[in-house]
Amino acid sequence: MTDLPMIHSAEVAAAKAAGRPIVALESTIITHGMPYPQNIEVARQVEDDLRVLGVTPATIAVMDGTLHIGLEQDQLEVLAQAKGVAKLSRADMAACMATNGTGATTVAATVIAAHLAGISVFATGGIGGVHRGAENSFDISADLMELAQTPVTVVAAGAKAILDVEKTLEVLETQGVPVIAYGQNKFPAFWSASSPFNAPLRMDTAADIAKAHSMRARLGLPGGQLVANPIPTEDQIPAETLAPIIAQAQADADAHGIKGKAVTPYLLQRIFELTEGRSLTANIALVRNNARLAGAIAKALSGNSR
Ligand code: PSU
Ligand code: MN
Repeated sequence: MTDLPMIHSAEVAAAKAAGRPIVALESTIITHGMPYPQNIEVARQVEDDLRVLGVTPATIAVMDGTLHIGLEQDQLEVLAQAKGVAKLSRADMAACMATNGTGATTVAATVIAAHLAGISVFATGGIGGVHRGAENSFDISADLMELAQTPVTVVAAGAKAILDVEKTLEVLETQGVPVIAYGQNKFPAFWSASSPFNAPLRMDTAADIAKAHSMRARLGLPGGQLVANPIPTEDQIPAETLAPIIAQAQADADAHGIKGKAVTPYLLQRIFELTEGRSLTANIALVRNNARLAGAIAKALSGNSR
């Protein structure tokens, strides 16, 4: 059997060799979550937010059949401008690589890649979850099952309000995924700092989150953790403002028969239009906020292991 086609960026390779903290970043947010050119600006900004903390960013994607752990600047630019890039989850990652394809990694695929590369912490915007109407559509993101089986701590701003947040929390509980709200009791709702639902767990320091990550491994538990980091309140869009917009976006998705993988990108784009770009401004603020917390957790974890 030949070796896995996996390449580390120069920066990530150097950080690994020196034992410096690394945070994984996904690429679906670049190709399917934000429009060009904001997507490339945000991707660079988030990487820099980590570097400022002394943490190395590893943006993950499949390019021409190779799994990249960390992208060079020109590769990031290619991905940000590419049209028709596949959106890869657990189910289609191997097929994409086997056929020399190019694909952006969702939370699920990024968790798989990060674990393969020995990276324990990953920052994103929002995770996939249980969609509204899932009792009919059965649309439940593979992100949830991935968190249950692969030991990576994922920092997200909760679940997008386009999802059924209550059902998402129920599935995470069933799957045995620790859901830790950072610094508050309520589970955050992506563009809004709060939701009507309490998070099952709360922690107030990156050090505690890092310790809990290590403790799971010592217990022999296979999965990761979801850290739900609220958007800074000055950047949030109040839930009341968003509710009718989300309902409209969902109605449009239903009317157009949008299904499967296309649902999340469609809703994000529609909400961007309906909020005249305000959803994107909030999205950028929360991703950066998540990167900073992930960086602090990665630093605490690398301190723990010494
Ligand atoms: N959150 C965002 N933008 C995104 C996504 C999440 O702010 O683009 C992506 C993530 O990659 C997540 C995916 O893993 O949407 C979930 O897709 P699905 O619901 O099809 O599993
Ligand atoms: Mn889905």
